[in-house]
Amino acid sequence: MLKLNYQNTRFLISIPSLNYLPKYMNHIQVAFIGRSNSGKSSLLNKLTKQKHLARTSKTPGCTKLINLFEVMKNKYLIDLPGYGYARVSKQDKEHWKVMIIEYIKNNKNLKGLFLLLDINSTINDFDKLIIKLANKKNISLLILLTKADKLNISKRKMKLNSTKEVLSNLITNDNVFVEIVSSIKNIGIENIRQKLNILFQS
Ligand SMILES: Nc1nc2c(ncn2[C@@H]2O[C@H](COP(=O)(O)OP(=O)(O)O)[C@@H](O)[C@H]2O)c(=O)[nH]1
Ligand SMILES: [Mg+2]
Repeated sequence: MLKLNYQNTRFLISIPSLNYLPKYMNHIQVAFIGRSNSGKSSLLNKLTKQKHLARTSKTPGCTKLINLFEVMKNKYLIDLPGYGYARVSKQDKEHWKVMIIEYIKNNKNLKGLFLLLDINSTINDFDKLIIKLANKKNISLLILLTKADKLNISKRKMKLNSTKEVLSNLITNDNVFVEIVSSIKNIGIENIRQKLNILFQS
């Protein structure tokens, strides 16, 4: 099986909208998506064993650009801007949402979507929309319950099960997985690398 060295991942470029995706990126893409502050940058750094690949922030809403990374030739990670942060106008929020939906609908190179949800949050309507859409397009969807270190083991399990139950009412095929992760306590990180290996092999 393909085993990639994520440590070699390098930052390519930040773009303001998916219309600016470089033409050369017509190869396998895996995208990370989630509300701002869900732990996306921390997870990208952890996965790639690089402290500063993606910026991490204590201030929600700092990532307004789409960041593109190259794991190796023709294999890309995409860090989509966090949706739902408060300091942005309603119009801008809608713009991001439409853009994300269009990207999931129309990009045939998108092989995997990793949806990050803070383990203490609940799935909202936009999360559901993304889940349904990815499922319909048969894009491999991995739901990551982040910051698992904030809950004890039995509460983590409860959250995992309740999330799976919500999902069972949304999805029609089983190309959806749920994992518990913590970038701080290194929980579930190796599983995600393996999942990426599988996606990048396809
Ligand atoms: N307890 C805990 N906090 C985390 C974890 N990952 C990220 N955080 C914190 O959550 C905040 C937002 O993280 P960041 O990675 O910038 O989220 P992003 O906005 O989704 O990119 C920061 O204060 C991080 O230190 C984790 O695994 N556990
Ligand atoms: Mg970020």
